[in-house]
Amino acid sequence: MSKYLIVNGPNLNMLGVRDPKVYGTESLADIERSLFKAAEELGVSVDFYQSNHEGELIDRLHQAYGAYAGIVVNAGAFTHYSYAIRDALATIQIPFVEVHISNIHAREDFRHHSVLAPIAVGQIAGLGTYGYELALRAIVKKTK
Ligand code: CA2
Repeated sequence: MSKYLIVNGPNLNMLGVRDPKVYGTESLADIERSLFKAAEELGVSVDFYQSNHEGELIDRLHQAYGAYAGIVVNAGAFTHYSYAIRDALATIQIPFVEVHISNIHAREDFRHHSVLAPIAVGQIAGLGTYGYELALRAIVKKTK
């Protein structure tokens, strides 16, 4: 069975705890439950990982090398400036979809740019937590 990795970066562990106007009311555990269901339906398996630390995210991506068919990544604020996470994603050569809960293009200027987007299969932003399911469906369709 093809395996997919769902990676979440800094502060996303706080989903559902604060800022419901921007990020909605669902927790990360709620998102994981929805993705687990979608994965069952799609006939694939999913693993989840969240860290607030850049190096830990990079280590997890390195471990993914050769083990996953695709990745869904919300790198949080690292999206906008982490060349190290971009290099890790480029190195492991696993196709990935970038997801953002909020519409990063409608927010502060610094959020408009993603250093990951040029090497992503695609980007989903602004569709709320449903974006994760769309991203999983898209990467599975591309790679399964
Ligand atoms: O819209 C997204 O998914 C973001 O990746 C979320 C990041 C932000 O830095 C990006 O620009 C866009 C921040 C995640 C913060 O999550 C929180 C959730 C609840 C309460 C506080 C923070």
